[in-house]
Amino acid sequence: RKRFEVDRQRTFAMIKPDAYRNIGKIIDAIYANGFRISKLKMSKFNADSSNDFYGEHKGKPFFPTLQSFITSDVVVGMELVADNAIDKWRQFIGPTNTQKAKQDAPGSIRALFGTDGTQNAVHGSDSCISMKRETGYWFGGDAKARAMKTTAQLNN
Ligand code: RTP
Ligand code: MG
Repeated sequence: RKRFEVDRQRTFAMIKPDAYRNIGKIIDAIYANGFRISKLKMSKFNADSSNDFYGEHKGKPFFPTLQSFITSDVVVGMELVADNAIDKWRQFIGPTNTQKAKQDAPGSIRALFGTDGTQNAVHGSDSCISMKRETGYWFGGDAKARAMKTTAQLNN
């Protein structure tokens, strides 16, 4: 296919609290695998904003564990651009569970930088609708997202 016919797409990616210290390696891997970073912002979830961002999982048995993990330290949200970015990024990060990622996708980001079933290094939008919601939440005008800590406040 000609270059201009390819489906250039955006996705929302996030480096989670267990992996932000590996931000350099993860960003190297992002560029080495054909993604570009169009936006990037470090922040920190609180109970309120994590309820909003992970609202689809409220009530599930793993939600309390997910919430305490995701609010435990800073995260780095990114808008990535690539051909078929949404599927490409999900493929690249590997299965949700880090142990499964190590078995089935040993070169994946979760295999390399994840910890367990909850602490799995990175997030990726699972659809175009999720991408728009998550990118809008992280970078856009949502009042609760605006109230989240900015980088300058993170260590205070
Ligand atoms: P993500 O949304 O973070 O990209 O992950 P995902 O689509 O692969 O998985 P999802 O089902 O959306 O779950 C969101 C996050 O919740 C935590 N989780 N823990 N212990 C468990 O059984 C369990 N299941 C999910 C993980 O942090 C997962 O990424
Ligand atoms: Mg998900």
